[in-house]
Amino acid sequence: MSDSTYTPPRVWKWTPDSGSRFSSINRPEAGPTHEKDLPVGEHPFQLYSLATPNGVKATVMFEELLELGIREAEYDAWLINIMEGDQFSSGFVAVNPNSKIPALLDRSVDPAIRVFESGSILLYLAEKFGQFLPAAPAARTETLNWLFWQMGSAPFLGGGFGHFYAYAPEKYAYPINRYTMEVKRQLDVLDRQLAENRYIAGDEYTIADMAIWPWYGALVKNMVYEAAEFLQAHTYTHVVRWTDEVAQRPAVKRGRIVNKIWGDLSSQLHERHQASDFEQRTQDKLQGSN
Ligand SMILES: N[C@@H](CCC(=O)N[C@@H](CS)C(=O)NCC(=O)O)C(=O)O
Repeated sequence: MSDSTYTPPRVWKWTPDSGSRFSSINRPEAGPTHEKDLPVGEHPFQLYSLATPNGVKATVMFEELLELGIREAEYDAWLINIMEGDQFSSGFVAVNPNSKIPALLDRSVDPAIRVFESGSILLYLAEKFGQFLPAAPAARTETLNWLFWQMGSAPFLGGGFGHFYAYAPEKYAYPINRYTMEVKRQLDVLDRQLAENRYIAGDEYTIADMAIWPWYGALVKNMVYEAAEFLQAHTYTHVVRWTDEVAQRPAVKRGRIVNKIWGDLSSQLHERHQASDFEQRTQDKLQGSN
């Protein structure tokens, strides 16, 4: 039971400062708040993002494609600072009317194609380059099963559990218990799947791994919400095994630091425009050279 109850009024009214960590960027309407164009670089793909778990899915995919030697997948990754409201610029809203990162513009085609929602971005790139999505119907469908599983499940982890356990200004037993149970159930779903399979959808590393790893891998490694002990994350041994294996991939090591503006300076590459940026333009190098 919660410590206090709330009787909803007949008509809900917005309280601009609800006191939660993200109250400054939340509002009950869509659309731009200010006029500003997005920057455009020289590469076919323009990514507008931030290194949250949703953003990392896209940068890992690009780095995996480049790791395979696919030069056509070159991209510019521009920083969208969601705490400063960059997602509400007119330019960003034109690429993603939902005002959430990641958002992508494919300028290799005319007219350019906008792609938003991380799952749509992964699927778009997988189909465009014929990679990380098996062609055989059974394996393709299993990959898509798990891709869509992530899209439906992670909001309970982030918006539900993470919000009430870590970000809400007051802690209440009811939502924390409800979402903890659900997140532990989800971890068990993954653990059982990974007990039987090397990767999420079978023997092959796919866009399903790229979608699920940034959220559930970060959770079991205590990198989001500081909840690993609370959830007894170490008991999901197959999830931990898979998390560690995926983390060793060179493309994952690169992709996870793109558009990152927190943590160790050597793990922050605010913008990515070329491969050498990983060696030359992380914040430790930039600040060291000043
Ligand atoms: N379902 C979306 C979720 C994207 C999302 O929630 N992005 C967050 C950061 S992780 C965001 O941009 N939040 C800004 C806001 O809510 O204003 C996806 O998978 O792309």
